[in-house]
Amino acid sequence: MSSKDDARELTDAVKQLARHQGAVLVGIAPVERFDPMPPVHDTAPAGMHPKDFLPEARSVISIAQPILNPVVDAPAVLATREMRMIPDHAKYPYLELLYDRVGHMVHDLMLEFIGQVVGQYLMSRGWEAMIFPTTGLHPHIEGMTDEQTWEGPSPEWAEEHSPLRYTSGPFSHRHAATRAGLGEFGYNNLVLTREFGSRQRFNSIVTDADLVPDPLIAEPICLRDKCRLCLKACIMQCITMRDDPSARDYRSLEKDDRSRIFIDTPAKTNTTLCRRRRDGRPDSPVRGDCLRVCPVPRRPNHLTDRLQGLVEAWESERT
Ligand code: B12
Ligand code: SF4
Ligand code: SF4
Repeated sequence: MSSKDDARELTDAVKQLARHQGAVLVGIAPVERFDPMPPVHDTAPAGMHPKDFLPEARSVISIAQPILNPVVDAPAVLATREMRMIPDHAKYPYLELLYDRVGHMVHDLMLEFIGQVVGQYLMSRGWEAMIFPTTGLHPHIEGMTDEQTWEGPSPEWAEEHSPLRYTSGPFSHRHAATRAGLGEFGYNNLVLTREFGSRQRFNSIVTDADLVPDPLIAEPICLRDKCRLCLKACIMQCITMRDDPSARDYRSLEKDDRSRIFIDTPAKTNTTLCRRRRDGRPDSPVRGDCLRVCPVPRRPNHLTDRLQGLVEAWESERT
């Protein structure tokens, strides 16, 4: 068998195993796609390139599981309704926890398990693999409060050192997903796939095996300026486009080319505002309205009155 056939056979076996373990989307990115790419040439921060974890890295496997639609939609709607068994003052933390548990933790654990199983398999075939947590890391740093690790000692410090403070994920699963051909970034700064829109979580496996790459997305998925519902849905206004000069940060760009496929993000999120949404508005919705309102791949039909109003206004503008 030629090495091309070997690569095909190994790729098929890895994909089949990942799917069998519960991954629904699986894509392969060759490591070269982590070099800066036109038109915006974003670079992986030092310490976050696949080769920082495995110097001989050749491929990155991106895996995803959908968040089930009622898990995304129902907690937000219930927060605005009477719940006979849950006292009003407990409703928000209760429903955030419901979403967190079945829209976050289940995926986080399962995707990490799938990473370990695929990693073991690659190892048994003579290859190395690095796996990652699905979510961020929250280290306990001596002399710092939990709040300080989330937000940094001050906004000036955050600007100079790390916009993600001390809680950044070790590796960006969104960048891996676009490079593995699973989707593109949307205006909501999340990765949209054709299958589930923004409604999925990702993880990644870095390996030194040469796997057969999947093609990049060729047609836009995000509806772009024809939509902008995610930007309107965020009560904290924490998402801005990168060419918006009123919100400069490490992802700013002077000119944002919105005709391209978004392999790199067109948007930026003010992470402090996102985290503080409950402080800013005691009636703030269960997190994720930027994901919940998105009409890709289909119009959401179980929304809070506020989001429903935004979607209906958008639909009437289009007709
Ligand atoms: C921390 C975090 C947050 C925090 C940030 C807190 C803080 N202190 O800053 C907050 C609370 C804001 C947050 C909110 C949300 N999050 Co979040 N979050 C993460 C997490 C765990 C880490 C992000 C991170 O630190 N990445 C590392 C940094 C460095 O990467 P980055 O910000 O993407 O990268 C920027 C640069 O550093 C650089 N870069 C970094 N790596 C690379 C690599 C290459 C090749 C290039 C070119 C550039 C580059 O470019 C980026 C900007 O262009 C990721 C999981 C992960 N590990 O990817 C999930 C993740 C991004 N979140 C996710 C989700 C779903 C959400 C929410 C919807 C809430 C929810 N769970 O329902 C909201 C959405 C907010 C929004 N619209 O932006 C999903 C997104 C899934 C999707 N469909 O895209 C992720 C990917 C989790 C997952 N495993 O699926 N999140
Ligand atoms: S999770 Fe909520 S507060 Fe954060 S960016 Fe999305 S809509 Fe805004
Ligand atoms: S809500 Fe609209 S603009 Fe925002 S990500 Fe979805 S399709 Fe794109």
